[in-house]
Amino acid sequence: MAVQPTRIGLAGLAVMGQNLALNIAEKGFPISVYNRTTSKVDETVERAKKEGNLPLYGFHDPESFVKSIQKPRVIIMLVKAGAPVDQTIKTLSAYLEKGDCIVDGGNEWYENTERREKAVAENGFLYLGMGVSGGEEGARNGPSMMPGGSLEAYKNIEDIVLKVAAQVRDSGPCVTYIGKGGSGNFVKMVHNGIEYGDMQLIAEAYDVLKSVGKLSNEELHSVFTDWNKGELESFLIEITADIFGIKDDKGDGHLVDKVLDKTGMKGTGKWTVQQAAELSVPAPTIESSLDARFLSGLKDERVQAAKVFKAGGFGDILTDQTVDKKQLIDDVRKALYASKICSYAQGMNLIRAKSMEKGWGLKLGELARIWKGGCIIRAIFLDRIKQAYDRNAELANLLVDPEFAKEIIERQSAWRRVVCLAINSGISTPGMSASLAYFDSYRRERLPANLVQAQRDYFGAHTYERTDVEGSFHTEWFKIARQSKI
Ligand code: 2AM
Repeated sequence: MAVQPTRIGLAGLAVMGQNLALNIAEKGFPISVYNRTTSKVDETVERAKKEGNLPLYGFHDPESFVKSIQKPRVIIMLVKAGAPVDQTIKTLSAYLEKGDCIVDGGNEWYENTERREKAVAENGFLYLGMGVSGGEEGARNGPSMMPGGSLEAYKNIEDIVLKVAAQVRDSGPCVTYIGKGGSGNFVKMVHNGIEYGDMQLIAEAYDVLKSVGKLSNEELHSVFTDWNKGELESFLIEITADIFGIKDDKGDGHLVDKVLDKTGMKGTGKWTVQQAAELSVPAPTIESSLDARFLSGLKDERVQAAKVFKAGGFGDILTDQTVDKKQLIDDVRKALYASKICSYAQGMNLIRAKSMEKGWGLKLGELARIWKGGCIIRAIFLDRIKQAYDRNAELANLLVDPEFAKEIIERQSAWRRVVCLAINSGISTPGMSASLAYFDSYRRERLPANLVQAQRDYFGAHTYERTDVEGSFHTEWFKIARQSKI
């Protein structure tokens, strides 16, 4: 029990909640903690003792928890998204007072945050939806945080989040006030969509190197370790290198080869793709990464399909050609980097489209800055994105930033070689191929869309515009075509 009121409260003590609470306490902010299942409260208090007698105080009932916090109170919730958040708000609201702030730190659908912000405002409470990225480790040692909603509520926790967030040299703490309403949750959602893309692109690089290049796990370990020293330096490349170095403790070989090839998901990637479709923003790399997860889930069907095609003479890999390993590794690195630029361009443009629709006024460069540390997509590359938006905040697409354009041009031959090699080998690279198609479509002045529009006008009288004359036109294509044949 705290003698003095604590500075902040946190409700929901699964590992993320525990770790964030310990992080806050460690930064010198006395914190009250509460969880529906009280054993987790005791567990957290124990950890606070062990991890350095941190100023963390546990409560078994919501009333004494709320009352232990200084006014205006700030309570971060880290409970499962959806109904548990509503239940927790209800439980806490009974004891909150006007001016108190509720902060949802979960991966919540942004519209739920907007609904709740309005609902709690009726009682005079302030609300923030704050995406937190970095996993369990990030929560404990410095996550990237994306708070959106009430600016007044943000001001009440600003001193805390600035210290608790990951700190990046030369660019500051990985947190900023994102914007109004559900913008914090939306930005976190797209962050996760970009994360899906990054992971898929890395998996494809792995597949090409392993299946076509015949690289061993030891070689993959050293390639990824090497890549992590250059333009691809990032958390995901770093952990990938680690994964290739880990032996199976239940048998021979490496653990990665024993992991079932089925990827799980919790929904933020799907939401990102749904939003891209809603807003008519092309996001093929992110979409392909979601589809790749769906296809991975069809394991039993894939096993059967492999049998059917094997019986028809298809091997797993379609070519036996030997490749120059060194050249392949270099090409794949370049293909991965160029594909990644396209994926981030899609994510950023999705955020901008939503920001315009909602009037959020989001600053894309600032988002790149707060993703530089703490979060799962943290990467040296994000600094280049920030610089691109610093050069031109209105940049239509990252691809046309002069620096990125130059980087893509330098890598495009390698990128095409990798995609061709993969296609000819029967190795799917949906993310790299989608990125390349995105680039090739975006950079072309004229696409075959004229034909699609002509077809639409032919069968549905949807009209078309012309390249040479203003206006809307319709042609009796059928009549003309058939008449001319008679
Ligand atoms: P629990 O330990 O009591 O299950 C992640 O599951 C976190 O969300 C846990 O802290 C869990 O509490 C909490 N949680 C899940 N459903 C909840 C609910 N309906 N009400 C309050 N907390 C809930």
